[in-house]
Amino acid sequence: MAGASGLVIESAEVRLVRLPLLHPFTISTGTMHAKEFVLLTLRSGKLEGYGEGVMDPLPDYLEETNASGLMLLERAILPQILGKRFDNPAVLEAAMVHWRGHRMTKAMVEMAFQDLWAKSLGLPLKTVLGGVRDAVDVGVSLGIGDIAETVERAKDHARQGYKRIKLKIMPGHDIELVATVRKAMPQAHLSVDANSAYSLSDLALLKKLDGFDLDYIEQPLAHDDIHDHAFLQSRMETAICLDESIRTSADARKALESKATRVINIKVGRAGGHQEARRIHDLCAAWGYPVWCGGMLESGIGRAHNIHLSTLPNFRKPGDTSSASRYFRQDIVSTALEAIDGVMPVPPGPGIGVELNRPFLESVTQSKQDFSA
Ligand code: OSB
Ligand code: MG
Repeated sequence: MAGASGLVIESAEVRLVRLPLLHPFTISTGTMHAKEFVLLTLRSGKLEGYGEGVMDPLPDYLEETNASGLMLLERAILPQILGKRFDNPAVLEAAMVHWRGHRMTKAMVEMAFQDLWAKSLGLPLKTVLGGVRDAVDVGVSLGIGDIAETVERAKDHARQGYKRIKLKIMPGHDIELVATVRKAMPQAHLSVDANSAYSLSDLALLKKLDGFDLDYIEQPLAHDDIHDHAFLQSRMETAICLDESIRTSADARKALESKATRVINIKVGRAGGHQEARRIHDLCAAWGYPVWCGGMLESGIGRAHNIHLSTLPNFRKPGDTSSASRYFRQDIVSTALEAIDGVMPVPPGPGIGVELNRPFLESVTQSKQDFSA
């Protein structure tokens, strides 16, 4: 059902999956022990496309949740798209514009369609998106924990070749941590991420971070703020990198025009899909600022999408898509996505280039629903 006249989305499978994490992951908003996510399969003829939701069980990173995503899929998006022909990903994106917010849910649908679309063309997703690389540089994001242990983990990952070490910070777990890691690793490419844990009343503390030659400070202030970040950037030497605050290319334009950011973390889910991610990427390129691809502890499906997206030319800083074996004992895809010397190869073949390990996926599926036109 593919070809020049587009693709008919014939059926869909929606799973809620729970993958235990090898190590708990703590950020300023809380601790994760497992990765619980919605996995969407869209089918057309013999082809399947896969998308992964980056919503969490509870709204602690952004507002969406797995429950709100499932609700929108079942009540609105699937009834609207099943049995319909879509000429290209832009038409699918336009069909979902009507629904406010829920970008992670829309992204999951768009990702699955992009995979299907690329497979129908016999091309890797990266080619369809306009990527220019066969492998991408990656770093790691280290959760909050004991300082001495974090130093050891940081050194270990640098030895493995990871190109940047990002330290999660929060009030009470910031200056001493960064000073200790910097002292132990004078040459390392370091950054910090606060996940919105500070406010402008912490200006004096935040200014101390200028002393550690950080590549950037990620999302120090409120998750929905641009204005205060602009004030903070005007008082700081170190570049501010926005994550949570940049949901659309319009947000990116406002942040760039107000000088609130000099680098943007792009996540496909947060932006509502590859097409909006690409618009943010292009806007930053026009401003001369780099972007990098963030992560949400994704399974191999989201991870593969991130890698393909990261091949676009303005992804000029290492992303967060590190080896899956850092997170999970086993992944739901059959080909392990592993970095070598801090470089993640793009999975080869049409679409996202990874296949599901079905028996294992069954064993970690909490619930499953099938939909057809
Ligand atoms: O802010 O980038 C973030 C994980 C969960 C929620 C938010 C963030 C993160 C990470 C992890 O930093 C990145 C990864 O290893 O996938
Ligand atoms: Mg972040």
